[in-house]
Amino acid sequence: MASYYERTADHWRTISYRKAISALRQQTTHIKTKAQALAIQGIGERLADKIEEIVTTGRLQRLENTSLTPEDRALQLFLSVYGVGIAQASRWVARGLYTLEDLKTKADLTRNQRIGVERYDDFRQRIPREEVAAHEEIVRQAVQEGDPDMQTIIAGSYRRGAPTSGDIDVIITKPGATVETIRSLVMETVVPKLVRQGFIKASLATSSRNEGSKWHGASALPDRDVWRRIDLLFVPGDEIGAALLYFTGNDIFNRSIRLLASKKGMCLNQHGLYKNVLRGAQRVKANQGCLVEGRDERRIFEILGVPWRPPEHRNC
Ligand code: DCT
Ligand code: MG
Repeated sequence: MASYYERTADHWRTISYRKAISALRQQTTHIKTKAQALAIQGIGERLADKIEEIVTTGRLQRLENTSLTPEDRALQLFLSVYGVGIAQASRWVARGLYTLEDLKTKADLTRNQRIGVERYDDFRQRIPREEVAAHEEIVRQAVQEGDPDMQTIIAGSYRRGAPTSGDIDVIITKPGATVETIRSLVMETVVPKLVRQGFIKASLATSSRNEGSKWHGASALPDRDVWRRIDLLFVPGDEIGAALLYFTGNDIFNRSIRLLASKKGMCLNQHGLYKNVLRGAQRVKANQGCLVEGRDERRIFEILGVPWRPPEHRNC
């Protein structure tokens, strides 16, 4: 249900299901009844009903209903293509398109969507931990040939200790460097070199929201035909602590720590922790505040008054 709601962009339901999954995982006894489920914090009446239904019948009617009609199934298929959102997927279904073959032959795909369709099976596969490290190693070599002081760090689920990842998140940083310095090294030297080497298979457009601090693409190890989704994240040395925190996630952990910062009159984002942030109605920020810490991940926890949580304990 969580991934169904994630695909249909229902953020609140996604979060409540994921919180419930995480709460269930932490139980030391089997939860077999509605009453037992209800006693767990974060699980309400309707989730408890579903848990009991799964335990007693081995199925979940509501989940089965999500893929009842061919239209539902097509919508979910299209939503799992890289670069496709709910609005676009719904328009295709409304036009009577049902399969990836339909998209290839009848839809007007953007360049990114075309890659998403053609490499659908590749991008759906989880990436083993060792392979994530092998991709980073290739990026690191190319980066350090350009600037020996530039460093790479794998963030995301890999840093949280996951055995497999959905994509490869590589931070590129250097003490004292600005985002412009890093971006120009990566865009002008590293990416072209890795394209020539045959490691980078495609560059996927970066969104304007990133202000050019990211590169998205696909890469493959030598002699392997499986393309992987890889993000290169350009992080100035002064922001590395906040960026590590943000890009390590997971997303639910980030939400809660940001909310905590905001309750303490501060603001936490991928660039730093800020204080003296003025907020108006609905907690909307009225100013940027002043930077308290950006460089040191541990210091950010300290200033927020939160005990240090190693990345492996941030799987909320
Ligand atoms: N992130 C976030 N909020 C989001 C999405 C991402 O705070 N809505 C942060 C936390 C994780 C980091 O960015 C990298 O994102 P993903 O690669 O999407 O997630 P992941 O945790 O690395 O998991 P996956 O193995 O699926 O890549
Ligand atoms: Mg990731």
